[in-house]
Amino acid sequence: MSLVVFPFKNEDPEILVGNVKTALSHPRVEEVLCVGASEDQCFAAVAEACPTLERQYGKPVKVIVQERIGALRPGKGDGMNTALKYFLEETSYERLHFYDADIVSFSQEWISKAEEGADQGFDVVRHYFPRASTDAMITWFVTRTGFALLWPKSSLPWIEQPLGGELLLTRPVVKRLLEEEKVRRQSDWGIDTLYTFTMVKHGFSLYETYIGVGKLHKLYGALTDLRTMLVECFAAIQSLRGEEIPSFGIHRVEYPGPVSQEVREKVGYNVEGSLPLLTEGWSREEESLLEVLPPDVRAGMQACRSFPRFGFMDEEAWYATYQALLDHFQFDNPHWQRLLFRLWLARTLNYTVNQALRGYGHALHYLHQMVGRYVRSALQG
Ligand SMILES: Nc1nc2c(ncn2[C@@H]2O[C@H](COP(=O)(O)OP(=O)(O)O)[C@@H](O)[C@H]2O)c(=O)[nH]1
Ligand SMILES: [Mg+2]
Repeated sequence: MSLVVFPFKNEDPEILVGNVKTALSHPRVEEVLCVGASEDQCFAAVAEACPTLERQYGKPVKVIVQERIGALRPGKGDGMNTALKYFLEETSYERLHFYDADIVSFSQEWISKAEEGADQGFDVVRHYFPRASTDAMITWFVTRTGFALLWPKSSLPWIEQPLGGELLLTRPVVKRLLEEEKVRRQSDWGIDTLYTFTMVKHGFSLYETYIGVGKLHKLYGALTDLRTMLVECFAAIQSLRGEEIPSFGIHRVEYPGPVSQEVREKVGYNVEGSLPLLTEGWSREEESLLEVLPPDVRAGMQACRSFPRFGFMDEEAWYATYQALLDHFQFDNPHWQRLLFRLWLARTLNYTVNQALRGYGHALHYLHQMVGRYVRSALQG
């Protein structure tokens, strides 16, 4: 029997309550827990709905505020870790499901497919979805690239959506995650990276289930909204450098289905609006950081100060840049944070213009092949 958890922060309560009802009506689900970032409006609305839901479905429904467990920015990591603690200390269920609170395409099928994977004996089941060719730019250029460079022999680079918040964990996995000091510490957006890394590090078997309807959810306005997420996801990878993990763990991926025209045609971000972000607001301190980057990248970024440039940031340039970033990036330095964002933006624009522009099939094939090339380069290097 299973617990379903929705971490939330300022979400539309109607959508969240709808998702809670979907979960409660699933026969495998024994209880639903919502973990809020704070007692916001959404929290109040869900708290008010709980007693009625409990009566209607005859199952416990709770909403709690996340505990302060970690050491970084108090964010989604504290929310998810609070849920792990609750699961271990307050319940004896065998499985824990996480789903984002803002999903509008959520259905019982998501729960059933995860349960089926666990029924087959997998320790972890992760959901994956069709994504637009210009979505998931942090996943491709930060997380999967970093996994390929640092742990090329492991299954990490091959996990489709390593930052996905939709997953099922069996009880031994939850226990192991919460025992790790680094996991408890990661209170920010880096939590997904830490969970993914830790489950592979401890050799848990992994199944990725494909959800063809896709994850329709609240979207970011500007690319700058992604800055915090980008910086925290990169810092999470950097903090794991030097850790050893097993090669070739058990990892199976359900074959994907055809991708809808809507996803194939979707533009993931505002290209024109992001161009000024390459040129605006350079400080002396930020410029001086360019020194540790490869010469071509340094020259390209220097040119950006007067005009947006990104032609130089191809696959090889990004590989070399990423290695320099692993050595030199400082999480607590705002100049480094801004520079990391610009470098990643240059890579994202370069890919958009040179690969995504050629069509959906080409772009997705390119991204997967790119990971493969990075894995081979890392093994040779
Ligand atoms: N408990 C908790 N949940 C959070 C926090 N920040 C984000 N969330 C939730 O985490 C999920 C993913 O966040 P979202 O903003 O949708 O990220 P995206 O889907 O990657 O764009 C959503 O359900 C959010 O409401 C936080 O600080 N605490
Ligand atoms: Mg979302």
